[in-house]
Amino acid sequence: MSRFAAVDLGASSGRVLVADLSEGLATTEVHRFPNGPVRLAGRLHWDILGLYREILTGLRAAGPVTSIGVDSWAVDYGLLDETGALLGNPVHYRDDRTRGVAEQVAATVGAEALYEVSGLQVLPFNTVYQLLADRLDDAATMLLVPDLIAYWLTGEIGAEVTNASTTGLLDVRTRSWAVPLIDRLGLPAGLFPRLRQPGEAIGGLRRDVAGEIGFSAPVRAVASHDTASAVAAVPAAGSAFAYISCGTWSLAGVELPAPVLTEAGRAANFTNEAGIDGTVRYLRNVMGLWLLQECLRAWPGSSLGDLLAAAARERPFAAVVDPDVPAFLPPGDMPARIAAECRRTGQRPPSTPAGFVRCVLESLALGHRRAVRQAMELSGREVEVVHLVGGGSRNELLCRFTADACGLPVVAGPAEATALGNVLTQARAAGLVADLGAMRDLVASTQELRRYEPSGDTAAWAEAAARLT
Ligand code: ADP
Ligand code: LRH
Repeated sequence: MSRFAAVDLGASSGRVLVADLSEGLATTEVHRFPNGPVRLAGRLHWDILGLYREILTGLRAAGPVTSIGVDSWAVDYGLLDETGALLGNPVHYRDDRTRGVAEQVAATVGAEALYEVSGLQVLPFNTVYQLLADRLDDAATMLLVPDLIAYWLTGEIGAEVTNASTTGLLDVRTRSWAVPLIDRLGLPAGLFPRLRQPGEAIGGLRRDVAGEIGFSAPVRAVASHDTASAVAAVPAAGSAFAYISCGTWSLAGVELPAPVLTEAGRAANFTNEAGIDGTVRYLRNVMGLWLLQECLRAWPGSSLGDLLAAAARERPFAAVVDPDVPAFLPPGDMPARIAAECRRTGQRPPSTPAGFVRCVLESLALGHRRAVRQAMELSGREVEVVHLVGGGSRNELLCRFTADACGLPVVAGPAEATALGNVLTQARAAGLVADLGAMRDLVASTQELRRYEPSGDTAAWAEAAARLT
C-alpha cells in the first residue's frame, strides 16, 4: 500500500489529505473544515473537540491508508490529569493571559540565558509563557496539539521534537528537554513526555476510533509543527534558498545544519526551531495573512478574489505599515488598527477595502523582505531563490510583491506544502522515498509551481522599507 493520510490543522483551516505514491505523488483533499478562535467567558480558546470530530470525518472519508500523520500550528497544548483526562479546553495563543509574562521571565532568568538554551525568539505566546500563566496544580502531562490528537487516536503519550522546539523548553543543542531551565522556572519536569522523532511509529488506532472511521492504521510521528512539515516539502534543490511558509503567519528564513545563537540574531528575534533530520529552521515570524483574514472578517460579504483584483489597481505605496507591530496580534477590528498605525507614522490611512488590502500586501512583502535579508545576513547563507509555500502562494499579487521587495525570484507553491511534508515523512519511513532531497525532488517534479522574477524596481521598495523603521 502506498496511500498515506495527513491530518493538517492550520490556524485558519484544517484538512485531511490523502497522498498516493504508487506513481509520483497524487493528492486528494478528502475533507476541509474551518478553524479559528472561540471566545468563551473572557478567554480565547480552540474548539478542540470540534476539530477532533472533523478529523474523524476526514479519516472516514480517506478510507484505508498505510499510516496517518498529524501536524498543527505550534505552541498550544492540552493539559492531562493523572488519569489522562483533558483538563479544560486548550487556550488560543492569541489569548492575552500571557501579557507581561515574557518580560517577567526576562527580568528574573534573563532573555540572553533563555536564548542561550532554547535559541527561540521571544513571542508572548511561547508555550513556556503560557504554562507560567496557567494553573498547573492538577496537571500531570502537557501535550502539544498534534500530540494530543495522536493520544486521542492511539492512547500513546509522547512529544514530537520539531513542535517541542517551539515551547522554549527544549535545549537547542541537544534537542532534549532543558531540565535545568524547566527546574529554574519552577515548572514540573514531569509534565513533559518522552520525545519522539519524525518518522517514528506512535501506535495503532484505538479500537473504538478504528470502529468509528471504518479501518485501522498505525499513526506515525511526522514533523508535527506545521512549519517544519512545510519546510520539509519546499521544492528546493541545493541549499541556496530561503523559504516563506505563508498562511496565517509568514515564517521566513533559511535551513541550516546548526543553530545560530548570536546576540545579533537574538536582538532581531530570530529563532532556531528544530527541522526534520537535525536541520535548524532559522527564521522569524512575520504577522502573515492574519492581517488580511482579520480585515475580511471586518467586511462581511466581501470576496477575497474581487478585493485582490481591486487592490492590484490601487496606487502603489500609498501607505505601508510594519506588519509586526504587537497591536496586530489579537483578534479585533484590523482596518481600524491599520489606520491607527498609518496615522501614528504620519501617513494617510486607506479609505476603501481595496486600499487596505493593497496596504496589507505591500506591508507583508516588506516584512518578507526584512526577514529574508536578515536571515541571509545573520546566518551568512547565500540565497538565490525564495520558495513561498502555503495558502499565500495562491495570492499572485503577494508573490509578485515579495519577489520585487526581496529583489529575488520567488517560486510559489505548493499551497499544501505542510500536508505534503506530513505524508512524505510517512512515505520515507515506509521506505518509499530515500531522503529529504528525494522528498523535495518529488514535490518539485509533481506539483504545480509558479516562478515570479523580480521587476527590478528596487528603489521604490527600498524607499517603502525605510518607512517601516
Ligand atoms: P493556515 O495553515 O495558517 O490556516 P493556509 O496555508 O491554509 O493557512 O493559508 C490560508 C490563507 O491563504 C488564506 O487566509 C488566504 O489569505 C490565502 N489563500 C488561500 N486560497 C487563496 C486564493 N485562492 N487566492 C488568494 N489567497 C488565498
Ligand atoms: C504557523 C505556526 C508558526 C507558529 C504559530 C503559533 O501555523 O505554527 O510556526 O509560530 O503557528
